Amino acid sequence: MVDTLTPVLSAIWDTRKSWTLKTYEQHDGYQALRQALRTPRSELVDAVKASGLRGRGGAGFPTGMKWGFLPPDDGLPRYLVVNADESEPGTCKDTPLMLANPHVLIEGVIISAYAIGAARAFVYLRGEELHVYRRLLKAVADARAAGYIGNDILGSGFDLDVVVHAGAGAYICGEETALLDSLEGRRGQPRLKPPFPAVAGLYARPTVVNNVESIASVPSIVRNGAEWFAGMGTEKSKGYGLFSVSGHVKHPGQYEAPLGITMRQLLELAGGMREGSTLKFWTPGGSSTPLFTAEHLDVPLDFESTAAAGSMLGTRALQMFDQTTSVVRAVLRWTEFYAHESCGKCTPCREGTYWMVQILRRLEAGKGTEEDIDTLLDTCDNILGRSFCALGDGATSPITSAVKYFREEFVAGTRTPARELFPYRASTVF
Ligand code: L3W
Ligand code: SF4
Repeated sequence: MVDTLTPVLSAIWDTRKSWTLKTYEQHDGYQALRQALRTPRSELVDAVKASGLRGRGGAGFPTGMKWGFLPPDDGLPRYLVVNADESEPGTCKDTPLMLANPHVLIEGVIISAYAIGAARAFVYLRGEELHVYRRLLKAVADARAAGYIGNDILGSGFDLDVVVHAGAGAYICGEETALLDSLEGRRGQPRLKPPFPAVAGLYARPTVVNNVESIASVPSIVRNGAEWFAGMGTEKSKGYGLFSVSGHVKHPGQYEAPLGITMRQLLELAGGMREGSTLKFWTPGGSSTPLFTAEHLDVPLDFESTAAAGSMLGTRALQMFDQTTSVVRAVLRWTEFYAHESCGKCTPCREGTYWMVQILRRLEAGKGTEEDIDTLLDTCDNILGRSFCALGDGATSPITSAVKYFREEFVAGTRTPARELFPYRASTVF
């Protein structure tokens, strides 16, 4: 058994009533905040920079550098926005984190807002997650009653209000500028960048937008030091992260480990594939990242190694599929998702995802043609790099990688329905 787990964010998840303020405080909760409020703001930004923390929402942009992009304080409002709109297929780390320990996020929000000089912070939550919404509202109310949120926090002179906002359940609102539009009360559609939110974000004011896990990692950096964080992981992908293992494995779940752990190690921790299952393909970071196969089990799961192997670390949503899965059917399901969630702003994605669904449906039904496979790849080619935001690019990743590794299954889709080649069974994921 590999011994590589580093429970930090998940340290108290198995404790009774782990989500309460009392439990969090019993486990040194809000001690990092006390420490941070005695520290000059610039030192906190420097510590996050020195830790090497990179955005945990998928893109891996250095968090401290993003904070450093904010223009000098002009006395006017600036904001912290937490992107809690987790909707990427397979991605399921922020939701359990917020359910099991909302206070580690709230402590991170308060410290981060203090560090960047924001007097108002927003947590933008995926609309369908009423249970998470209620938990966050209660946690914010408890933190406010305890004096961690409000005016003159712990006698420091720092004032902060935290607003939890539930969106309307659109995947595109996970794109940071669409999220800001939605938060402002408009239909969520991506904005042209630059200007980046750090310069002109919410209400055109400087805004830092960070993922839940990124912000929740800040208290541990304050408490243990930047060197401690930077001591984990790899040279350029430092620290730890939540790896969400799902699919045809014995023990799906959240495995918190240093970046750079391999899928082979995680699979061992997850008890291996299920009885009778052989790994066919997997996603390293949700459905927007190109597929991997068994040959990639030893690729270190860090930003650089996954990119060098032809994919992305993304959100560390490790979906494992066995030999009973039709890759054509799996890719069709994901493409239907992207077509449904395309915001319609730009033509390549709006039209392209629609046509890709039509072609994939034919191939899944065994009624496709060889020409369909070429048209599918050509459509991907016309979306990739020509879309307004990452949703369009992401929609092409599962298709191009699936054709690369399993072209024969797409060719079979010109003759035989997927349901005959891969009959549904009780444990079929797709
Ligand atoms: C100031 C500059 N700021 C970049 C900031 C930028 C943003 C961050 C990353 O996509 C990925 C996507 C999904 N001055 C800056 C700057 N920034 N240059 O850095 O920006 P970017 O454009 O590289 O990425 P992004 O648009 O944030 C995120 C992938 O993650 N993904 C995750 C999807 C999950 C969801 C969800 O569940 N809601 O969306 C999975 O792999 O495909 O590639 O803050 O402002 N010069
Ligand atoms: Fe909207 Fe898709 Fe274009 Fe993004 S790529 S702006 S989601 S249509």
